[in-house]
Amino acid sequence: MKKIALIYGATGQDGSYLADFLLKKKYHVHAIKRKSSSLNTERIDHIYEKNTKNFFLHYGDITDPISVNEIIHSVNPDEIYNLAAQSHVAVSFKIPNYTAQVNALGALNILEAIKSSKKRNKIKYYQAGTSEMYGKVQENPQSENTPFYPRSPYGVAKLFAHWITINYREAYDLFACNGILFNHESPRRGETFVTRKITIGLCKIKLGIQKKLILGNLYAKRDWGHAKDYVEAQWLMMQQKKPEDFVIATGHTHTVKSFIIECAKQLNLKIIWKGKGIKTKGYDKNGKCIIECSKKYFRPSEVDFLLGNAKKARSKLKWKPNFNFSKLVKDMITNDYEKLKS
Ligand code: NAP
Ligand code: F7E
Repeated sequence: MKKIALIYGATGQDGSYLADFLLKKKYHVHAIKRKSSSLNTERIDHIYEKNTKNFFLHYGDITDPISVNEIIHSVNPDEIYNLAAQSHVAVSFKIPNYTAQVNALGALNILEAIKSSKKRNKIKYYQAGTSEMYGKVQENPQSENTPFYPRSPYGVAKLFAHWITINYREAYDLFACNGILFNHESPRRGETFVTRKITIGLCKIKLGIQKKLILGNLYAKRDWGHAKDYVEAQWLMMQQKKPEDFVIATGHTHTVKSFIIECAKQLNLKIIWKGKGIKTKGYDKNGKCIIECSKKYFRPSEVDFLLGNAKKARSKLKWKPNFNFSKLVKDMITNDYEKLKS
């Protein structure tokens, strides 16, 4: 019998890669999309066109418990991946209440629906946790045992989802696990996250269709991996006999500025740097300013440094990333450059 997976957040970066991955593993995949005034299925259109027999789309919203119950009880999935979120940290400061409803209470809505299902002891649940829960880091590198200290409404809401997942596992004996994933990117990354903003911006500058790239804090450090590697880890967690929580990270950290430098190198674009902090500027070979910083993109409280320790995943899940930093940049740059050129 084919396994049935239900993906909340299937129209997003990770959800779309996970759907690709599970279909290759011969799953029946049920994906949730939200009603929106413009099309939001671009990342899964290629799947929908090819897989009419094993890919099913449902309208839904994680904040609506009636719909969550109805979908889970009718689809009867073996595995539920909760990747749905208001996933932008900076935006979470502007819409904190909404962020909490989606990222915190949304997870509770799914767990409640599982608890009231006849199949409750058979359904496996994955919660998309985040390194943002470490926030003002209490230890380096960060592992499953590092204390949390979130620095944004996004991080705080995700911490609720993390603990409610553990609570339902312990209280009701559900198979419920948390992935604590560090930043992961790809050609499908949302265009307002820093990596994609940089790859698109620099490609446009190289092609002469944008003059300047304006960013925020260039000195924050992140442990960046590739989304394709990270969805495999999500699936591996769900294949374990016992539900456990795992950190997924590359174990390498880079500043935003290093990400720009690597992109520029791969585009053969010379950047001359001048100034420090918010006054940092990047100039092209003709002395024209092509990169500068604006306060507009700084956050009320920042996460300065993240570096993950994924030893547990390496040993128990036998997981390791295939993409290193420069391979990740190459995949993103190549894709954006080709798209923009044509
Ligand atoms: P993403 O591209 O922003 O995708 C988020 C998905 O959630 C989209 O499909 C979105 O639908 C959906 N969604 C938002 N609100 C919803 C709601 N109320 N009901 C149902 N669906 C809703 O995010 P991602 O990068 O793929 O990340 C996937 C998950 O991992 C998120 O939970 C994120 O917080 C978490 N995470 C991400 C990273 C990372 O570096 N990427 C790291 C750690 C954890 P629309 O397309 O309609 O907006
Ligand atoms: O910012 C700095 C910014 O928005 C990274 C989400 O997927 O990963 C992501 O959250 C860093 C921050 O990602 C700009 O201040 C500078 O220090 O790409 P980001 P994030 O906040 O780390 C975690 C793990 C998640 O869970 C989230 O869902 O880059 N930065 N200049 C900028 N950031 C943005 N967005 N835009 C700038 O112009």
